[in-house]
Amino acid sequence: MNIFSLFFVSFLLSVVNAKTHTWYFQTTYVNANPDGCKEKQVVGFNNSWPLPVLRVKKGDRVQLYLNNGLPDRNTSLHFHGLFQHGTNQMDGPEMVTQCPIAPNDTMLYNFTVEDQAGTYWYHSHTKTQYGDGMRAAFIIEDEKYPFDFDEEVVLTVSENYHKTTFELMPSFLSRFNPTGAEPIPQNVLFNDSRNVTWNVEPNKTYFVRIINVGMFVSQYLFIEDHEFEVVEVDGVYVEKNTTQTLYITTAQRYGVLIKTKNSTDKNYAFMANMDATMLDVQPPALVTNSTNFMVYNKDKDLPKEYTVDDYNELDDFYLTTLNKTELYDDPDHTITIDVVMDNLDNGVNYAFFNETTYTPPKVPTLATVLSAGDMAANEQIYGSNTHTFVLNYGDTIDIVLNNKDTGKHPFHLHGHTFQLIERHAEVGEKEDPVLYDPSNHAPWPKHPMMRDTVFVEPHAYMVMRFKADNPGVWFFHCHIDWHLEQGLAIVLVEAPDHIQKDSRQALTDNYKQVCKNVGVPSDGNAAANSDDFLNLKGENVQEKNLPAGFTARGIVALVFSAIAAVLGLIAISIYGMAEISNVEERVARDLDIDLTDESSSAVENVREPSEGAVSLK
Ligand SMILES: *[C@@H]1O[C@H](CO)[C@@H](O)[C@H](O)[C@H]1NC(C)=O
Ligand SMILES: *[C@@H]1O[C@H](CO)[C@@H](O)[C@H](O)[C@H]1NC(C)=O
Ligand SMILES: *[C@@H]1O[C@H](CO)[C@@H](O)[C@H](O)[C@H]1NC(C)=O
Ligand SMILES: *[C@@H]1O[C@H](CO)[C@@H](O)[C@H](O)[C@H]1NC(C)=O
Ligand SMILES: *[C@@H]1O[C@H](CO)[C@@H](O)[C@H](O)[C@H]1NC(C)=O
Ligand SMILES: *[C@@H]1O[C@H](CO)[C@@H](O)[C@H](O)[C@H]1NC(C)=O
Ligand SMILES: *[C@@H]1O[C@H](CO)[C@@H](O)[C@H](O)[C@H]1NC(C)=O
Ligand SMILES: *[C@@H]1O[C@H](CO)[C@@H](O)[C@H](O)[C@H]1NC(C)=O
Ligand SMILES: *[C@@H]1O[C@H](CO)[C@@H](O)[C@H](O)[C@H]1NC(C)=O
Ligand SMILES: *[C@@H]1O[C@H](CO)[C@@H](O)[C@H](O)[C@H]1NC(C)=O
Ligand SMILES: *[C@@H]1O[C@H](CO)[C@@H](O)[C@H](O)[C@H]1NC(C)=O
Ligand SMILES: *[C@@H]1O[C@H](CO)[C@@H](O)[C@H](O)[C@H]1NC(C)=O
Ligand SMILES: [Cu+2]
Repeated sequence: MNIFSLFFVSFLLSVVNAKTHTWYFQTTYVNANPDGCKEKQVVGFNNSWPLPVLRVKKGDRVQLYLNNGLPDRNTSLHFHGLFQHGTNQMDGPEMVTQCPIAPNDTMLYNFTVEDQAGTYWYHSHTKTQYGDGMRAAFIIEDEKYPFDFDEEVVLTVSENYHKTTFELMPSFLSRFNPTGAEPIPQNVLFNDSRNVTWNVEPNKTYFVRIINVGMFVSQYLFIEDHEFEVVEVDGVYVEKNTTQTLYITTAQRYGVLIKTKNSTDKNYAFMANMDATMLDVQPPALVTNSTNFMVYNKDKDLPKEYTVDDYNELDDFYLTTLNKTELYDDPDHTITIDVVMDNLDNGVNYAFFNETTYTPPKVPTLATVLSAGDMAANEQIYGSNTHTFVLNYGDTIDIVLNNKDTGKHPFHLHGHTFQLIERHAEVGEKEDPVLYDPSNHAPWPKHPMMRDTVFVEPHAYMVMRFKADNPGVWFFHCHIDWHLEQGLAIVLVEAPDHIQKDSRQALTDNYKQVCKNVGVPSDGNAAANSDDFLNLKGENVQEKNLPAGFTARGIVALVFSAIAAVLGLIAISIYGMAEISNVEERVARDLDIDLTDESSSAVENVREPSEGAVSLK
């Protein structure tokens, strides 16, 4: 038998072996007490929580029926990191690729898993619903791994709030929270619990698939006296790199090998510590560090917390893909976008790329592509506030992301992995942000690291490169769900002509029924106009800008001086503190304004609110 027939036989075998997994899940509210301190309502499947780990093999088909059993909420499901090649309508984000699934309705997610293996996850893409527990691991097993191990283990980490995100949201997106301070979590979860025991056997190699399924904070992971050998990152195999500590943002994954010791005389602490620099305040009750137990011997004591002086975490930028994918050619198209957090006319703090805060259209963008005919290549039809870019098939695209904000942001691109080609280290709060200068960059890496979620440092930048070889509508957004709700997203319409021509991309009857049942049209432009695609009358738009001379600082001063009493209550829920006597001063300090100085420019800027501006009732 020659090599070709061998290849053919193995091809046939893999086709024969491909399996169809049919799952039926109903979203339901469940009461759970993940941290052992406070019971709360979470979103489960079939009256149970945590959600199951879903496992498939490369080449398999998934048919997942999602029935929405929540009486008062829409839902949706995204398979994070999956390419959905030819099945863009199964990607999940509501109003980007699909309509929200109304209570009592069912959507079939039907796709195959091609050319991908590794550690992924699935989560609701409806508002901040996944922060309330609707998320879990999605594992694609490989036919053959490029490394050896004895046993595979899944491990998720996340932050934990005692309240649901739906309870927290109104006071977060409020003019009484003018700096956009994110709600402070109470602690972090390790595999959806705390004080977890991981029983191990000596002299073994464990392949641990670590996923941050949280919606806000990054975590540092390390084990007393053990090392992580990183072999997979966001579904991309990498050259082995050994590290003591992993830094994992929300939505990122690391596949690591952990070799156990030969002796069983001792147990070790497995630490998962939140990156507390991401929090606006650290209330006394906050538990940042979580101690879990790598147990070799049940008869021995459990270890105490293990601390380090310096995390010394792995820097993912310098990893190399195992197959040494070369740097893609120079970009055909560059999208430069600057991250800014600022207030609009209603006093609420929003997140912007340049001047636009993402505002969902009235028709899912994919449905617009499929109903627009030749107009689909015209960016205008997608609306003036969805921040949509049309890309040509096969082009090389650079996304240049300048972070003018003082926080870290983990960005995720749906449908792709991208190359990390240039970035800048953190720049201090008091210094000006450093923006990317295309005429003065470091030499490009020859074999850049590739992944689907990467974080950009405060006041710094990141440049990502990818090939527009996957026709579809792909969301690019911050994976801190608070910031996504503040509008930190753009939409890429990749090769709309190819989407239209591919019969697999045609909307299914089920898809259209889901739209109908929730009262959302499945054709037309962003304003749901299907007669004149250039007429956007009635489209959703962001709030108006602050009136001239009425600065964000003015808003803050106004809000803080006029409603100190109300503020006290709000701050309790936002910051999770009982004692917030100094909150006004703290926010003023953050914003560099002097509230006691009557002549300060901030106070001068406070004018009588015009109609439609802030009204203080
Ligand atoms: C979930 O519940 C539905 C009925 O509501 C049932 O048909 C289905 O098999 C259940 N799924 C699993 C995975 O148990
Ligand atoms: C973990 O330990 C803390 C502190 O001892 C305790 O308050 C909490 O209930 C424990 N949680 C679980 C899930 O065991
Ligand atoms: C569900 O989505 C529809 C369409 O966007 C919207 O009108 C409705 O308010 C949503 N329902 C809930 C409970 O959010
Ligand atoms: C839910 O859907 C089923 C089947 O479509 C229908 O019979 C039932 O009346 C619906 N229930 C509610 C509360 O809408
Ligand atoms: C899933 O999609 C495949 C390919 O289009 C199709 O053959 C199959 O019937 C679909 N499954 C269901 C349950 O509709
Ligand atoms: C985490 O939970 C999963 C699912 O229950 C389980 O398979 C796995 O062994 C757990 N991991 C650890 C480290 O305990
Ligand atoms: C460790 O495992 C290797 C093979 O996996 C075996 O040869 C060796 O005896 C083991 N050592 C101990 C101390 O168990
Ligand atoms: C190499 O790995 C990257 C990242 O997983 C992938 O995009 C690419 O297709 C792979 N190339 C080949 C030739 O397998
Ligand atoms: C455990 O024992 C095996 C066999 O004696 C040896 O090859 C290996 O290096 C030892 N591992 C450790 C972590 O000491
Ligand atoms: C949390 O862990 C870090 C790093 O080990 C340590 O410096 C810090 O003191 C710990 N904090 C608490 C409250 O234990
Ligand atoms: C491992 O990662 C470090 C950065 O944390 C990098 O300097 C080093 O080159 C990497 N080694 C390999 C083999 O990838
Ligand atoms: C965003 O703003 C930057 C700086 O002003 C500009 O270079 C860039 O072209 C703008 N991006 C878009 C998409 O308009
Ligand atoms: Cu995602």
